[in-house]
Amino acid sequence: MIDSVLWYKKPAACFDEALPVGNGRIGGMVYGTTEKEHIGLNEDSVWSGGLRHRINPDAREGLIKVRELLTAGKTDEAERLAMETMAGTPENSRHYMPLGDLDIYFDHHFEEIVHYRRMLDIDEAVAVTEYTYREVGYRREVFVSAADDVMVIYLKATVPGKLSCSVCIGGRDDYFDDCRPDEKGKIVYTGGTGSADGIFFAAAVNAVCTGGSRRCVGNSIRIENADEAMIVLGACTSFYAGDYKERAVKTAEAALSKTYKELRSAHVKDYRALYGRVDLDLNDNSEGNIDLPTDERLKKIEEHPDNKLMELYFNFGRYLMISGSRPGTQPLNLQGIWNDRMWPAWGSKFTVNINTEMNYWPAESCNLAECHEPLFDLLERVAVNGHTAAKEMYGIDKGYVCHHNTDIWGDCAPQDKWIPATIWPMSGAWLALHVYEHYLYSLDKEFLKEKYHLIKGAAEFFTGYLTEDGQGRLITGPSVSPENTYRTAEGAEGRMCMGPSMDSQILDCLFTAFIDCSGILDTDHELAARLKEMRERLPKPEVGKYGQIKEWAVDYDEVEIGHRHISQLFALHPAQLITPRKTPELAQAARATLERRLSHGGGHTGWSRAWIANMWARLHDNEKVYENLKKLLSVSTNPNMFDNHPPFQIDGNFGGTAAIAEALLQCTDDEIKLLPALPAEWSSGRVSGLRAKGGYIIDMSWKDGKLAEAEIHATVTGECRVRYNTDKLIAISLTAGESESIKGE
Ligand code: FUC
Repeated sequence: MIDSVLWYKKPAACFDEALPVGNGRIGGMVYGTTEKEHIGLNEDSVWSGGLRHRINPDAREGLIKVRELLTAGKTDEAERLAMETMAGTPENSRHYMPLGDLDIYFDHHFEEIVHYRRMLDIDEAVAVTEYTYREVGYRREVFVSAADDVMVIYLKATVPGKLSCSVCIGGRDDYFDDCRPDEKGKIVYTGGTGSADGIFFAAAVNAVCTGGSRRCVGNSIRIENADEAMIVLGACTSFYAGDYKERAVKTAEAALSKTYKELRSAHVKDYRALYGRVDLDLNDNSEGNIDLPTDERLKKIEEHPDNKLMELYFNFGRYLMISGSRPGTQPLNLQGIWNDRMWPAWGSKFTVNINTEMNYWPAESCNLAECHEPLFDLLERVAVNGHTAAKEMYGIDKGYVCHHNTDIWGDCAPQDKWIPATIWPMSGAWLALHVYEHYLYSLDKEFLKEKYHLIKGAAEFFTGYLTEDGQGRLITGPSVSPENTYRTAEGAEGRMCMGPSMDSQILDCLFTAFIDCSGILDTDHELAARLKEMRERLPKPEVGKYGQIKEWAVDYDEVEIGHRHISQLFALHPAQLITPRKTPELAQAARATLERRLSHGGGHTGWSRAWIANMWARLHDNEKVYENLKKLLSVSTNPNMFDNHPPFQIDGNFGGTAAIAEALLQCTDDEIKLLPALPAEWSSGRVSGLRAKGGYIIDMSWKDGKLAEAEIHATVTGECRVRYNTDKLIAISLTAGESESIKGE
């Protein structure tokens, strides 16, 4: 229980205290309030308008001049010209918006309430609120079912006939049309978010009760003197279907024809089929903390170790993935699917210079590979629009390019006029690496065949795009090292540059991925040969004057030394161009880079802290992993356990979950490393269901910081090398379906 329940003594006073529920597409934030229960509603395709053509008509001409100016060291001029000629027009892609609010009026005054408790049971994916009011016990349960595609709210009073409430739905501003019950007694709430080619939505709400009565009054469904009641909400948008309104109504109707018990057990079964795959159990050092509500435990973790809270954080990350990203839905955006603002921070879009990618870091390792799929669906749209961007901005008729943001339509034009981020043509390449990663875990050749074109298209763009740097090396540019500012030896500041380190590292990985895929699928050998040559000519990670990994082609200083982005360490994580075993000097420089950042205030955003924890895991520094996870929980986590940038931004949750997995198991240097960065505080424990590249599932237990036993299950026939207790290395051959166990000593 303690590692699977978030609980609180008071209703949520704000979004950061409310509890998220979702089925990948429909989301809710449950406040557990008693006068009026408030549930913030989301549907993942409610975005602010249609696809716009935003490519700057002067981009091609601008590109050539900007390159020349950057090469000549005229950075100011280059940046000014780039914003004029290359930035998108209009500047912004579409943004994410809320669906509306579901309110249930009870008129139970909180001052008179006793035994109040609200919780989120992430073992069953149900939010529960319970309390006693005027001697009657009340209980609410809220979940969003993927099995029946609806939100379900169940209300019950312990005394028959004591349940009365009014159910309403509405939205902010005036972007909805209607919210009154129709002649049949259901509410069909409809609206649209923006332009005529934009997105139109519908939500259908209906309720049934046993005992008492049900009628419609004004804009609400009124339930009076009932024993129990069930409210159901279906929702759909024109993004998914032309008959979105009918679909919303039909799913709600279909659900209402079932009993609450049926709906709940179908939901729990569906959810647990994913959530139940992994089970982590760390030694319990939480002592008295266990009896505290979650918000208080979070505050205490800095001084008081609480492994069970870390476990809860890990499980919550998996819960959020299952609740926010399912096959056929949209990928997790900056807030997953949970957003209550018409104008959320950074538009709650897909920021693809780290944030969206981070969201999916735990997908494969934590055995939720199918939850990764929405990202590949979005990448299909990116590949289409990115092909237009490649042609119109860069004059390249092959492949696709995407900059540092995209939206639901896969808009690939640059976003904002913000010099440190806007002109960065690398996100298509980074996202394509996720496709290959998905393959590496499953070795599913059918999947690779189907999605190979995404890897190919990302790589092809660069065959036309890269330029020579004067030393025969192939570099990107104009680009940036997201989103940092450098200072030259002369004291000038700049953001745009030629050949920032991260770009070359991404390309090194992308070209390797393509070359491997071409071999696996026996295709495109000519292109593979060309990319092999090009890969040789990419700049490799270099050590700079502080012993750090150089961030830019020139060994500039950073203006903000503790900057949140540590892009030059992409090579360490998520890539593995740098590993302590293969490249010890570079690993040492990676360590120096992290130390330099951290000693200047680094890690101040949630996602940055989470990335740092992953990087320390790759450097096998167990104590640094622990220290940074602790900071992530104590400094960068809101009371509802959502990551706090600030403001709320979900990437840190997934980055943190991935870091915990990475401390326990790593697939680097063509080995499966067991317990490579196990914190001393996690001295004993066990985990089951983690995935390793090559089609393996691993269960293991450890004691006194050493492996006790591991069970390697193969889903694909093959051979793997397993390293444990630092220098024990064994090779294992397994046929699909077989397992082998390893005993630690
Ligand atoms: C990147 C980060 C910011 C923020 C934003 C959404 O630009 O540098 O910290 O996470 O994305």
